[in-house]
Amino acid sequence: MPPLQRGALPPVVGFIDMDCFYVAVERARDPRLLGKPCAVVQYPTGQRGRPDLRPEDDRWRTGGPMGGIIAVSYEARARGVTRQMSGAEAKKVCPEVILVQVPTAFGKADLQIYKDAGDAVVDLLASRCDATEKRSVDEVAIDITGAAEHLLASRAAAELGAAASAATHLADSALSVDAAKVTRSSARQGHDKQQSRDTSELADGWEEVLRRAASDPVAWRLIAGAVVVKELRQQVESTLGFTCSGGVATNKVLAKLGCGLHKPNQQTLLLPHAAPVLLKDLPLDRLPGLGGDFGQAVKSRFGVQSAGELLQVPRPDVLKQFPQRGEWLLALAAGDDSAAEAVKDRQLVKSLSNGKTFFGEKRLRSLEEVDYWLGELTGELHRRYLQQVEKHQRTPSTLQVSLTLDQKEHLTRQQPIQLGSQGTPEQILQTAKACARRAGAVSGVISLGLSLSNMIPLEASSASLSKFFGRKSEGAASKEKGEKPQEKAKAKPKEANLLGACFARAAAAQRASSDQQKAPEVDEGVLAELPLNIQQEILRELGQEPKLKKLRCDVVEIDA
Ligand code: TTP
Repeated sequence: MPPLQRGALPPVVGFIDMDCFYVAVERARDPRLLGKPCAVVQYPTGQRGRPDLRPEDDRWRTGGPMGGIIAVSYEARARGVTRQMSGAEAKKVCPEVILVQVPTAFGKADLQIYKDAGDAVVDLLASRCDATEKRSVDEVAIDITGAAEHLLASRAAAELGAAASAATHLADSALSVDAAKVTRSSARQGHDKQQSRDTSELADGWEEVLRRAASDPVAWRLIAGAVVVKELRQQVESTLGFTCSGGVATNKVLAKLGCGLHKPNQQTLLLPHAAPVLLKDLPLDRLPGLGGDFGQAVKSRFGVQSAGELLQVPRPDVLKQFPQRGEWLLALAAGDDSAAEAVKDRQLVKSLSNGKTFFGEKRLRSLEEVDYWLGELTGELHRRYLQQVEKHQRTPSTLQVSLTLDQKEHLTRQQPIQLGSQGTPEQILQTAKACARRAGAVSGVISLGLSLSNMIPLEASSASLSKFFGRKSEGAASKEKGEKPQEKAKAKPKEANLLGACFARAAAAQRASSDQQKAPEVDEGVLAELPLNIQQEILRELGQEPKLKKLRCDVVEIDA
């Protein structure tokens, strides 16, 4: 095995894509679905007023109104069922298919069970990865450089080579190259070459790869990465019951591409020398960022279809036609690491939002209707807010309502909200209604959104506020009354009406200060850490002009 020189080498990047994910989640809940052709269907629209279908209810559908199919088991795919068919069409091509409807809550599809399952996968992967980046509900890019290096240091090369080759397709095998030739939409629907498990052609390929890797540290690290991905996939299956497909490469674009070549429950290694072979006939729309209008523009401008063809276009022509993105485009088509960003470690969500559209006859015509739907949106948002409190000890401090009217006018109204750790749906709804009223007379609403943002840590928010209002003077006041400061803190209900308490103390401080002709103590450092809306309210309450220039520039509209 060649010596390792960490830092000079590219990272080892994996990509995990769960197999027929919503079906897998339903199967984990109901083993009767295992091994059977089945599919998950959307809920039928126009269900207002109907009772919700909770995850634990019987959600199998045999007839009646049904939404389109959104996830298909591989057994049903083999019998001709595809995504986007209606439930009735699926029954026609495969009468034995079992159709499971997504749960509903508050009058709309409730995807929580799938989101929770996706989060559980990320949590599990995170335990062994340097970084885990959630790319969608069921896709995760992972930086596994550390885990791969650990394996290289702790296991014999022969053992690693055997483990990797037994479980991994090579991206330049004939089967892989064929699987790469299909378009984006065929790749998404699944096709024979993608699903084939024929690894007979791999023996020769692997022998050559292992021989060459003896003098190639990049390849060795990736081979070790393939073993890490294999073990992670096994762990996901044994712990959570879901199978997944995997890819390994030096960047997340190539790792994802590799991952999509062989599914379900398979994995593919894309070594640097394989990239040009694989990309040569790869339809351009399979590359990230080229599936839409920009990709179309590139194809028609140069009359090319594949990444290989694009690389034949003289470089100056590409740069002239696309001065901004030309370099990136060429790097992407060549599979160069510079075209992909590093795997970003998971970030906490910046906001929680929930929305609904009302097209045609369904558009909302009165404030009462808007209020009704705000109520419906509130329930789910409240549940997700409580999750943030429980999982991440964070609470939102701004609520926003957004409305699109049928003249395409878009209105947003924001307002501070203090939910602390025990906010109620009623608090959210009342604040949302107040925002909607500030939007003026609303009719012809075609989309309604509700979001909670400006997340602040629960601990930090209360700590910052108490620091802001002067811990010293509070401690001194307690001492005068003979109380220990800790006892006083214990007696306080946690986070009860944070801002209200804050204002009461501010007012007291202000009264005291006017008695003594002295301004209350303001810790500007602490103030600056608070969300802008809270900073402004605090300063107003203290009778000081908000010092907007000094503050962070979150855009928050303060209710007058
Ligand atoms: P995908 O990863 O696109 O597909 P999949 O996991 O069902 O199947 P595969 O094994 O081929 O990867 O989507 C993940 C989930 O997202 C899918 O199970 C259902 C949901 N989904 C929708 O709700 N609507 C859609 O249009 C798509 C594409 C997916």
